[in-house]
Amino acid sequence: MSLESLRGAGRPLIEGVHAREVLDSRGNPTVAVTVATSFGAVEEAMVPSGASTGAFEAVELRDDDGARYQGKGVRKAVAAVNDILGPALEGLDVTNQREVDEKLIALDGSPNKAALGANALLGVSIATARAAAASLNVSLFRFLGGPTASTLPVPMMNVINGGKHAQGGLQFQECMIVPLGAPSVSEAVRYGSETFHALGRLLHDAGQPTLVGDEGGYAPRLDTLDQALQLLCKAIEAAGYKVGTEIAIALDPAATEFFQDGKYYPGAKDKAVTADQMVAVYKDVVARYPVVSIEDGLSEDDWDGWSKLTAALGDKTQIVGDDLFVTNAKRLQRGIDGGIANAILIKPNQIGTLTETLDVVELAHQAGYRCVLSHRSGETGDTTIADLAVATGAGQIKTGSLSRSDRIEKYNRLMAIEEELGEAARYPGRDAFAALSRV
Ligand code: 2PG
Ligand code: MG
Repeated sequence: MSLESLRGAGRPLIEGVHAREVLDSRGNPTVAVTVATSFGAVEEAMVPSGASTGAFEAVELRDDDGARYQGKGVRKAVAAVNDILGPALEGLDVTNQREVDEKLIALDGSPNKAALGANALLGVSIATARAAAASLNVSLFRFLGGPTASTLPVPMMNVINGGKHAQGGLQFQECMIVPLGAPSVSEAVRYGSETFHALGRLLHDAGQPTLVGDEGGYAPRLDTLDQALQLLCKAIEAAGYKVGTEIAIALDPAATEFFQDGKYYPGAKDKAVTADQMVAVYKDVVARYPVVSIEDGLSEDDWDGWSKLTAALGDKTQIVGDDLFVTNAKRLQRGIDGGIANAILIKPNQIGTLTETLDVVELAHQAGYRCVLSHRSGETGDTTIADLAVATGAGQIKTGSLSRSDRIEKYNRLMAIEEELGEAARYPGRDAFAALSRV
């Protein structure tokens, strides 16, 4: 017997892979993949989907068949798994994630996963990891993160939804609360839930609608960011918490969505604003409110603007690249080389495989950039990002508001991980934002 086959002996092998079309939290089709192993594990993964999608993301394959789901069906991606990807993986060691993912990337063969679809590849990639963990009878965070993985993430909770995620009128996509003064992740969830409900009462009393947007946060009729921030501060206080020290604020303006022909339109449609003026807005906001993180403050290819924003605020507050970096090592490297931003949003479906996602986290950490694991606005009950946040020790997660199961499942999973870790569990609190003077 060769050394290679000796090593392989006794390992769980991939026995079968099956994909099907399911629906996400917006009622749009998405890909679900099941992987079965020779150890009897049968595990499923479901792929999320964005609305404010970055131009440089890996391609989500849709059918474009107007007769079904307004063209949004994913039968092509499902067929890619069932006919091409799945059969090629049979017999592989399910615990060898890198080998599996490299095979997926090679079978797709395109630079941006446009051939078979990042949704097809990611479904297989994540189902593989889940099946590997189940085969070994360990939790997913433990399988991916090893024995030292014990840091729970500080959540950024999106309680006011705007932009493409809601119809309230606010252009800024996400106004989030950050319970960095909580002693544990379960207490952070309680702080967040209580503040979310306090905000609901404030809105109700002001005659505002209390309907929620795509990520389970309220979608009030607001014109300015200032109004949203004042509401957040009031809600934090009404819930009995100290603004800034116990619960801080994070923003994701998703500025690519209101950028056109070199100008920004954060307010009224006819009022164009330059990148410099946007930076001035953020400086003002950071001076007046406890804003510890700003994601996509500028557009996805406005590298000059990003450089100015980082120079102006990078020592005070976290500057996160989402559409800018799209979980892509090449784009992140450009940012690192240029000293642009100081953190990256990590969305596995922006790049398409788990291994590439973990490699980007590694690259970010080596360069001293913080990582924020993130959901998409279109989600499912899949809780993998909660385990990924703990496995990578990222210290931060963004997974929506305190309502709707597609968001809550991730919080529930984090609390379960905290319980499983017991004494070893660590909640970083303010340390997740260490070295930033605004924290
Ligand atoms: C974002 C995400 C998630 P979407 O911009 O950060 O909140 O939104 O999934 O629509 O891109
Ligand atoms: Mg974003």
